[in-house]
Amino acid sequence: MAEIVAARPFPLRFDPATTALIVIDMQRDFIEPGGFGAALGNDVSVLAAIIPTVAALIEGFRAAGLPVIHTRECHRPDLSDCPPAKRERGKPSLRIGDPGPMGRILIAGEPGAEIVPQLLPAAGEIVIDKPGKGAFYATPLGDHLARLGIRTLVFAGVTTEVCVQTTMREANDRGFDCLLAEDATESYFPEFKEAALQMIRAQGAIVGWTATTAEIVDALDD
Ligand code: C5J
Repeated sequence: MAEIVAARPFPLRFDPATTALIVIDMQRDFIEPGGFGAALGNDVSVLAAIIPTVAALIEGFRAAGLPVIHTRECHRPDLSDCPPAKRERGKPSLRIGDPGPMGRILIAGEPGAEIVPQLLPAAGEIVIDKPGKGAFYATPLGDHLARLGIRTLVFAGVTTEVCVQTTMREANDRGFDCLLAEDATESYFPEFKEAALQMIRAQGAIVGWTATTAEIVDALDD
């Protein structure tokens, strides 16, 4: 067993042999200028800043021989898996499916839907394309985790209070112990990130734990 004594709100003991990393939506459409995040009026440089930390966390899992799973929020080219309510909500300068500087916004196979080049999946790593905010909804993620015998999930990626938190809540309801890498996740809104971290840890880890990337990688090394 491994332990992160400094995890919040209290120490987390876990078996590395049944632990996987899920990296949520580190896609060009959320992180680079010209994508969906920018079309919604956000400063995407805030998200780009965590790329080196996410890379360090991924490397820690790869070095320990543990699974790294990547997700991408994207839709079929015919938008058959994109509810009109999702596409029509708000007033982005570009909607899902519209042509933009990195191809059609959030469409599978387009350059913008790809993971940023610094964090590309290694050969054999699972990549989950998801039409929703949560990575379990309408995807084979649960089947992969069952096949791998995973019990503990470590989370990184963007955005903290949207796709990361939604997926953590889905995982928590399915019986996984969930740990969020505090410095390997980010929001366009710093106050939302802080609130999400607090919500996750509150009431005796009601959704899960948080710890730093260094604390997590150290525990894997031990
Ligand atoms: C959003 C995400 N924020 N990956 N997607 O729309 O969090």
